[in-house]
Amino acid sequence: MAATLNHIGIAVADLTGVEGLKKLFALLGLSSGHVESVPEQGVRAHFVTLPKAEGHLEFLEVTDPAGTVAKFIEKRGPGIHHLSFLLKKGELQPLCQRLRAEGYRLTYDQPRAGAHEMLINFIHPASAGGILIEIMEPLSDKG
Ligand code: CMX
Repeated sequence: MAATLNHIGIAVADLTGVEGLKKLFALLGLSSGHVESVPEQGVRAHFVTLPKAEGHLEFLEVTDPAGTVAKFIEKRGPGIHHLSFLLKKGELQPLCQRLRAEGYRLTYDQPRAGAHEMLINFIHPASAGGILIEIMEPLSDKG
């Protein structure tokens, strides 16, 4: 098993902040594409493609002021929020079990459906050097 970096999540307070970042990254030659609402996470995700890398940037626009990203911005201000790693289908559950057995703290007892038709869980920053790490696998066999 080897996880690949899928995206870097960046917490942004509102659409104005997102538009500002899109403008900045456009000046670096990076264009924004897909936008996806993820109400269960209290955000709208705006994706920016990185042409020479497999991963992308994900601007997390707060849509729920009581959500986890809103809380993060309140405490720490906007900025890099999480790293997300993609696994192959069938790898997430065994990895979660292994991580728990090794003493790592996961945010969900059971993986949940997330954006991009993925099954997701998170390694808590308290057991990951202060970094929130998302681990995910495709929900369907297509991924
Ligand atoms: N990166 C680094 N540290 C973070 C963090 C983050 N993203 N989020 C919280 N923390 C810090 C807190 O600031 C706090 O630090 P201090 O103890 O120094 O104050 C510490 O972690 C513990 O915080 P907590 O009170 O236990 O937990 P929170 O209520 O802040 O929630 C977490 C933290 C990880 C459990 C919660 O953010 C969570 O469930 N995250 C998973 C879901 C998520 O982040 N979704 C976002 C969108 C996903 C997507 O669609 O891509």
